[in-house]
Amino acid sequence: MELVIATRNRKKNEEMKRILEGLPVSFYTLDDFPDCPEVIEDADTFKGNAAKKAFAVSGYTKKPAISDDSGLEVYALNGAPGVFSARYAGEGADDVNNLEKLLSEMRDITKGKRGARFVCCIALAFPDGKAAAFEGYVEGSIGRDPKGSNGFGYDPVFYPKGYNKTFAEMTAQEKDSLSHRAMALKAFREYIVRLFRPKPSK
Ligand code: ITT
Repeated sequence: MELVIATRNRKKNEEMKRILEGLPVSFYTLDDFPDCPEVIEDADTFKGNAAKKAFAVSGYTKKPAISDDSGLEVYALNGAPGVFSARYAGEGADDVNNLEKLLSEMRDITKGKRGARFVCCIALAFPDGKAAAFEGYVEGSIGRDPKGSNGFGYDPVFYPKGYNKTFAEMTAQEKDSLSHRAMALKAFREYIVRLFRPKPSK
């Protein structure tokens, strides 16, 4: 099976390929389709945005496409940054700008009230219009200062529940054993394996 990974986020793309290793799939990225149009992410749910990206890329490339829409939900901020995670500090903001904005918004929030979760929705779309979606979550809390240099995005401030180090202080393998993306991709992997399993003959 051929599959286009429909993301322009290099770090996400690396994680997705790493977690999906071993599947009977040949991967393409958007670098293989440089003229593929940009998708406006204007849905108000992760699932809505993920589906929009997967359908747009599958429609353009005429191949099955997998997309990831993900983000951080902070309970004390009523779920923000949520679907706006990538542009929390404004259009064109980078990871550092977004992290600084988050820490500044959370300045007065005390230790026990800094709970948050990462959410990931993986959408799969086929050129014939068939589709599926898979979700993953990881609970944790937000620190006061960035720690660690691995990963991307909000990783330097996210402490997964039960750990006293951030995602950015973990190895790729440790993050992959816990992350929202790994959980959603595990469900995706099971779906693909079922799809390829030989049907029992009657
Ligand atoms: P594509 O839409 O091209 O896939 P994007 O970076 O714009 O790339 P999203 O709209 O899904 O992706 O935004 C996801 C943002 O959520 C991402 O930029 C990070 O800020 C944050 N995020 C998601 N997963 C994360 C993770 O595993 N670690 C840290 N931050 C994460």
